[in-house]
Amino acid sequence: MKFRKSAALLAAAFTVAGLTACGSDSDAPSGDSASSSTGIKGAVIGFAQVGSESGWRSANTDSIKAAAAKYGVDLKFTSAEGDQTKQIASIKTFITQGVDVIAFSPVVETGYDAVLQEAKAAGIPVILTDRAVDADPSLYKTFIGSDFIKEGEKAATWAKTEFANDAAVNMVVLEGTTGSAPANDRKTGWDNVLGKETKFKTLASQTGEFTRDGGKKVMEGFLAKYPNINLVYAHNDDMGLGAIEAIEAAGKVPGKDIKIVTIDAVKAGMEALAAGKINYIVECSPLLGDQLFDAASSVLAGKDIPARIITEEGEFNQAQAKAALPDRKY
Ligand code: GZL
Ligand code: ZN
Repeated sequence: MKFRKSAALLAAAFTVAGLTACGSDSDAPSGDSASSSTGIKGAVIGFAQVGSESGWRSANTDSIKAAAAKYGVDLKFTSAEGDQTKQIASIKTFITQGVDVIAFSPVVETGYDAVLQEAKAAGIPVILTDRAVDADPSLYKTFIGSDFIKEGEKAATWAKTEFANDAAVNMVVLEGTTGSAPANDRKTGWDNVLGKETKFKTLASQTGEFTRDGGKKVMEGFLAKYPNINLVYAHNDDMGLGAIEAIEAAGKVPGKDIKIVTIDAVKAGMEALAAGKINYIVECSPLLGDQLFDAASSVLAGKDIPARIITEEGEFNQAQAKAALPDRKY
């Protein structure tokens, strides 16, 4: 698919065809300037997703597929089920197929340099969404996603205030996928705020792989070993929800005996927050689809785009969750 070679010409042709064929630009997506979105109609975009480990990931996949339909692109979607080797194989297949743009959310931060070099050599632009890689930034056009360090700082800032009057806080951490940008950076952000606060004692820190079941199993182990846990810092809602199941099975009250702070703000997490079983959630928006195809439109039209596109997001206490729930999109 050498869409990108004659992008300008083709885009112009589509625009004329689009207007004469349907008499209006009714099939252009609402809200976007017709020129940029029509410019991408018919483009072949390869997207290599991390997997289906959490509610966040499902919402992210839904957002990408919905936006692909809206922009009229031919989306080739693969899921690596958490396996970096599978994800790299998908990207290599996209290169062989000669897609117009490759986009992916890296399972972990390292190990993509070679395949990114191959995409560059093939003249196929790459866009990163959701998670970053520790590779040469000239190998991809942009990274669209949250600032995970800031998310960790927001969670720790809440904890600092919440436990201001406590002399000691025994905490456990349910880490995200080992080596992934969100797991690395959410720890960094937390430590930026509380790393020197000696009253916060981390009794244990272990990965629950961002899954509900993983969070439950790891929390069961923590509860068996430590009778005096005051706080759980879970790198995503799904592991926090698993921790709630383990805490209740141990006869303790989540949100009261053991406070919980998580990151994502997916519906199930927000419902637990509104019910008082989680104490605070920092939002991490999965709705990256429109930003992805907007960036791809610009890339294919030969326009410059920012190297970093940060998604804006909020944070919620129990009252704010109750108020926000009716309007939540995911
Ligand atoms: C964050 C994303 C993380 C979510 C998890 O952008 O990469 O992966 O926080 C998901 O829920 O599994
Ligand atoms: Zn990093």
